[in-house]
Amino acid sequence: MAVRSVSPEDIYATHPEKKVSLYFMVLGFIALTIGVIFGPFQIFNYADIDLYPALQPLFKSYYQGLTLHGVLNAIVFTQFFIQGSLLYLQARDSNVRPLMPVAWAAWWIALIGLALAAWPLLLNDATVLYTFYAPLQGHWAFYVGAALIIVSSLVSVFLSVEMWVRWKKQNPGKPTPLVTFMTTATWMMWGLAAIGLVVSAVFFLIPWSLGWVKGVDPLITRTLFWWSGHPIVYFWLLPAYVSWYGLLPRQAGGKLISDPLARMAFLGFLVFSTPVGFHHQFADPGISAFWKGVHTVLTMMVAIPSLMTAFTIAASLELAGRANGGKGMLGWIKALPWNNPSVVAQLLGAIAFIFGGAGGIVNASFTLDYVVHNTTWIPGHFHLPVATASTLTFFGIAFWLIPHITHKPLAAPRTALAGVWLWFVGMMFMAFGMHMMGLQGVPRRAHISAMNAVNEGIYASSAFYMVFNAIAGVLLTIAAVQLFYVLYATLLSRRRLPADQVPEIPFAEAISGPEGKNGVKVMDRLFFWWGAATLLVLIVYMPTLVQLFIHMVPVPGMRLW
Ligand code: HAS
Ligand code: HEM
Ligand code: CU
Repeated sequence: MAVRSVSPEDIYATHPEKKVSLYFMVLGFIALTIGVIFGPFQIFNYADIDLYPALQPLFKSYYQGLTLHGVLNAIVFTQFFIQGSLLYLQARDSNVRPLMPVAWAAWWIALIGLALAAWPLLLNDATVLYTFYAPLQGHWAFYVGAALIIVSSLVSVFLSVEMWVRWKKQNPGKPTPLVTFMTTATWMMWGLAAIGLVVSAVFFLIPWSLGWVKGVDPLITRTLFWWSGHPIVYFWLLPAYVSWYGLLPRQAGGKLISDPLARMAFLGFLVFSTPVGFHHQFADPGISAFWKGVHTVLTMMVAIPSLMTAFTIAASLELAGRANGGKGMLGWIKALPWNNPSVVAQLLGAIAFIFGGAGGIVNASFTLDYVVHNTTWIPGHFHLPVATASTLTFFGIAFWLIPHITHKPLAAPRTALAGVWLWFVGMMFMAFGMHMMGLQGVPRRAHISAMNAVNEGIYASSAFYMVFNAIAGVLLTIAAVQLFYVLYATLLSRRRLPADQVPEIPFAEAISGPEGKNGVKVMDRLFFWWGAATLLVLIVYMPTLVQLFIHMVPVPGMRLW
């Protein structure tokens, strides 16, 4: 008997959270599509090729493009994709339905926030870069829009924690299922981390941009920004880890080595992600060397759960490769499913992160950071974790999750495969070029190609590395076209898979499970660990913040563009 495909109306019927998750992810990908357009222009800039005249009069400057790139990619795409995917994974893993009206409210708040923020960005009225450091002063709608986007993320914190609490009540004494544990810990971490941005927006930037107060203190707003701005990078990373621990081992043909180790890594992130922000402010005055040193040590602590992850995931992948018939020391790598774009996207993302992590540890050393701070080394560093590890993993998730939700087959899987490879290779070229130029002292956030740098003898020592950036620009442009083609062709397709061919959620089993382990019971007390994290953050931030508030130096806003 032929299996029929399910009619469009019935697809969401059993699990209404499918629709809101899809809407979040699609909104995120639309933001990414616009944000990524500027990427090649920026990397060609660092190859001393100025393509910006072609963008005028639509976009006014390098900095308007860079602001759109940072905000839409790093703040909007990541958050919206995470809100959608984590909500769905937690709901299905724990079999608890989210509070649907609240979930839709989160989506609408996000949409309104995005519209409000995008308007001044597109009109060149908020060219303040994604860090919006005062005294650069943008249009109020940008700050209000950004604040609404954060409010939406806090609604997602509530949704996740509420679902987890409900699960706990229904299952007394049982350990939280792993994916639910990881998503709840991620959202709790963000709930604490987001406070810095909320305080900065509500008490300083919004009243100031509306003209209600004359000035703000740049150092206070920077410090509050990095209270959230460091942990935000783990908020981008942990959903990728949810997939690497919770799904990838099964997708690769094996099992997760250890469930309790995964929980331990996430607890490490819950506790240590936030109290480290000063590692972005080593060069700032007004913060004592003692507290900068404390944040350095804590930054090294927060690298540990990533190192644990590297070994646990590598071991799980080795097991999968051997289960697939791989032999010998490295034969298991060849035996991984290299024909599956969802798996390959995640594997390549993880490989890129080995280099991204190593660079991060260089940045984290108080002394070494002075060599690389504010140079192109920094964008060289973070395109490995956020633009490769997280972004490729999110594409990898979308490659099965969108067909799973919509019942539409993944369009052009071979193009998807080519796209993820080209993206990875392009990003490696870019990372090399940018890291090396940084060591030559080339500044980040600088429209160097407008001054014909190399011919004028400026940054001439970087001419060789610029070639890598030019190659990266070409590869990444092709990769982006391929990946977005696959995505939109899938979403817009009219084909529906027969019900028995719709991909299932590949939740992985663990070899060493959580049952009967006392440590797991202790780790399951997430509210306790949340409290511990809050206490640690107060200890490492309050002495400095109190000083800064006592000696506040408000300055008026400036528009430099
Ligand atoms: Fe960073 C600056 C330190 C991780 C993002 N970082 C940035 C900025 C961004 C960013 C956006 O201490 C710039 C902000 C701005 O605009 O100014 N970073 C670190 C450290 C880590 C780190 C210590 N960063 C990230 C992640 C990000 C991210 C993750 C985004 C998602 N970063 C810094 C510092 C600065 C900084 C300073 C400020 C610099 C300055 O001067 O401005 C660590 O968390 C890294 C730990 C990671 C590892 C790697 C583990 C590897 C894994 C993969 C294993 C692979 C497998 C594959 C299993 C130790 C888990 C096997 C495959 C087979 C086929 C077998
Ligand atoms: C900045 C290129 C994709 C996040 C930059 C810079 C370059 C670049 C060269 C440095 C500009 C400067 O310092 O003047 C690219 C290319 C991409 C790409 C070629 C792919 C085609 C992404 C993605 C994300 C991302 C996917 C995040 C999800 C950022 C952020 C900045 C940045 C946050 C910093 C903006 C700032 O300094 O204000 N990008 N990028 N990029 N990129 Fe990308
Ligand atoms: Cu950081």
